[in-house]
Amino acid sequence: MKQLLSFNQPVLQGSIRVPGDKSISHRSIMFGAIAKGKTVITGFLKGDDCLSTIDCFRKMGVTIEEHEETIIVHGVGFEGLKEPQDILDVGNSGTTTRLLLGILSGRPFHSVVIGDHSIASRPMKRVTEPLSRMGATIDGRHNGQYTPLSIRGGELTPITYELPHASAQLKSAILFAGLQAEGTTRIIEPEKTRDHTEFMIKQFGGTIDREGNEIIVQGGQQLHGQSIDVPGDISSAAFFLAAGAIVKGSRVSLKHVGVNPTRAGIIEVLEQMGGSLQIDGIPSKGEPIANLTVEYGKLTSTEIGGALIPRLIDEIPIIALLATQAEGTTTIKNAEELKVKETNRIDAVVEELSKLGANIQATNDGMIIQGPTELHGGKVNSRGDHRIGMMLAVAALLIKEEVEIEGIESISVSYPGFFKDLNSILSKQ
Ligand code: SPQ
Repeated sequence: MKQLLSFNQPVLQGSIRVPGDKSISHRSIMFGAIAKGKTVITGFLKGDDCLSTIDCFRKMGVTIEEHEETIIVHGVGFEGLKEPQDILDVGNSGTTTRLLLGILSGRPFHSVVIGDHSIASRPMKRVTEPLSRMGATIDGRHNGQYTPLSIRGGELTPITYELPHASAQLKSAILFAGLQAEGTTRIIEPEKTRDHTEFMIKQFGGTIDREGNEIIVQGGQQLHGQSIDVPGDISSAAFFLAAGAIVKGSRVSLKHVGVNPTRAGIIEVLEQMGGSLQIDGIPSKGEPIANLTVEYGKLTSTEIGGALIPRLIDEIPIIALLATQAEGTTTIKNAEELKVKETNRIDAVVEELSKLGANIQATNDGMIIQGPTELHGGKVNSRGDHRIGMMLAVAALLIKEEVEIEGIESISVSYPGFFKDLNSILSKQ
């Protein structure tokens, strides 16, 4: 689907409550299902990816009620999950695929996991290899590298595993398997990645330890249903933080946003670039939450790499756009993981922003961007990637001419109400 965007000297003024965090929404369904008893979720993201997670657990016999404001999961425990009669379709969701594999690995039944065209090219060996080592039988295209994957779970033995990639999905898959293994599973991370899974094990009454970069979990724990309030997704808020910072005359507040430090790298980068950002913390029993207010102002270039990368991996497309408006040369490195997201996000960002006149080059593990640059109209493509689609829509706010975005429907994966929220704060200079 094509979308033609044409903004005449727009200004963004007002406040938005962005939808629920995608990573936490997925996990709330998964933990709700493997816990015993009822889990009530508020703030759940009803985007395509999280709806795929609901669908997969329903196929395993879990009753999940969808109401206007809440989702209720009637947890059955690991042992209550049933062999699905049908394939488990994860749609476009890498998180569903990889975390589900960890859960299925310990279940004594057969299942088949399939996804869309993009999922079919995302690497799964990184997950299937350690899970096979723990005792699961997993096969798939290219020796278990790609979907469709077939899983026969069973008794698992714990492992000590040093992650070859800083990946929260890989870590979480092994944690779900470790919860089903008899004994102690240890995971060593090269860099700290988002810790929502660890957080939720504790929220559901389990225990998990961390010693430096090592995460330690015991198998056989009984988890119990909870009330979960999903905070707003900082990865969705990032588009409006960026828009507020680069669209002249703007001031935008994002309410109730999750600011878990393992996810909040975009805040660090905006501050590094000299952006005007106010953070007002909100007391929370769960994950840290804040209201964020951003104002238009002059930005300067920055360097992004190392341990910061996992804290902002999904925000790099929108950070690249910020960099086109900042004075100087911005360098993003150590971000090779971008090549295996919904698209190759290094190529997608560089090629699509170049079509709009950005001065941007791809490198092996990131990109180099010169700014500030006046962008111009053109025809671009989301390439079926929600984050590329939204980044291009924010770019259009800076452009006098028309911008035509092909594949705009992809944004429903994480932010179905994106344009409604954008319109709610849009006025003219
Ligand atoms: O679920 P999916 O498709 O992998 O989603 C993305 C995204 O942009 O929304 C990545 F493409 O986010 C991942 C993120 O990049 C969500 C995630 C999680 O919830 O654990 C972790 C990150 O992936 P990874 O591979 O670094 O573990």
